[in-house]
Amino acid sequence: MATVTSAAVAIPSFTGLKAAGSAKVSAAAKVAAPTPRFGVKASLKDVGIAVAATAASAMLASNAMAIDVLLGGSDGSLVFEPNNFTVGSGEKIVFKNNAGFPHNVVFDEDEIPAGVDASKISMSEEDLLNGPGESYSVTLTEKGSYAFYCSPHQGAGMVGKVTVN
Ligand SMILES: [Cu+2]
Repeated sequence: MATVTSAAVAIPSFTGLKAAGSAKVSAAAKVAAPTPRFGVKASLKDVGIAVAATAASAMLASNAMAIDVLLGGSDGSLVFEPNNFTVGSGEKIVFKNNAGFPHNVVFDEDEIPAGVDASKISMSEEDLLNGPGESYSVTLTEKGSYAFYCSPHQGAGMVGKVTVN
């Protein structure tokens, strides 16, 4: 039952984005209809920009130059999935809430390449991803090995390692 509830909550949060997009389009269309031609053009232009922005973020999410890491195993285990992986320098890493949240992503200042500021690539220890599908993205450019953990679940073994090359 808990799993079903979680899935039911996850679906509206994804379609919510799309619904907001279409709502904008139809609202603009209604407003545009009675206005002069010049006004219609301006409104359509705005709508076009909004749609393009939505498409761009959708493309980013599924970009080949990005890796998704799940926060929490689907079986409820407190892990990063995967918990040991390699990315190219500049490749986007998207940590996505899956199960067993709240989670967060904190890089270990003692286990990252020299010169990298852990606070600039980490969430704050107090910041948490509370809802299904919430995500935290980071792009690492300095080559080397980075250790990270989820502060609420570090003691339970929710730790990971990424190699940037
Ligand atoms: Cu966690």
